[in-house]
Amino acid sequence: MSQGLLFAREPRRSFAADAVLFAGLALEIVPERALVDAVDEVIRGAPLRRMATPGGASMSVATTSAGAVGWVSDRGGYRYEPRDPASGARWPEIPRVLRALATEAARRDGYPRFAPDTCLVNRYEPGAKMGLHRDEDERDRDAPIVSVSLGLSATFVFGGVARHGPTVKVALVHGDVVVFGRASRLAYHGVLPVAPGVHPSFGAARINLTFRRAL
Ligand code: MD3
Ligand code: FE
Repeated sequence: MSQGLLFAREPRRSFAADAVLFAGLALEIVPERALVDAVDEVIRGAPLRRMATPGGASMSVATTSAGAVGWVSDRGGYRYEPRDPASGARWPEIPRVLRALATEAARRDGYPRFAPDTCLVNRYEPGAKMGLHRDEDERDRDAPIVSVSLGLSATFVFGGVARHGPTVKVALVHGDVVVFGRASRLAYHGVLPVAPGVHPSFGAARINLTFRRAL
């Protein structure tokens, strides 16, 4: 038997209620170079930056957005804004290949009408992390969140709706797509510090795209 078969991961795995990991789905649907080009297009239109938290610290993750609104953090709090505060311009459109990927992943998990109005781009250099938190800045809690992991691998930490409950750790690798909805939509989650490495297409970085219905 080949190593590929020995190490292949299940194509579809539910690691918590209403949280489904589609291993490698991004690369099945979109050619790798088109993923690289689409991320570059967004970053050209709205450069990545490390935002300030309401407490005044600087996030270790650099972020930007595409879509009708984009997620913003500053001393005033977290919110969605129609314009990039760094430039005053509208956020770039969500590239067509990325929108198609997000709607197809949601469809496979039973959301036939997912229409994201924003795509948050997170860029982790080695050492960057995201502490345990909930995503509650979106108005539409019936829509799922679709997460696409690219570049370096990371360990995703998924808890329950209680702040200090048990957690499960899930390895997320290049091409993985996760759909979170319903029971998991307001669950605590975070990302452990990204280990050093260089990815052939994305360099020394992990990119996470999350497609959301914010408005
Ligand atoms: C579960 N990003 O941007 S994606 C975030 O890998 C965020 O960059 C992480 O958490 C990352 O807010 C995790 C997976 C994810 C995103 C949103 C969720 C899981 C979620 C919202 C509710 C439940
Ligand atoms: Fe989150």
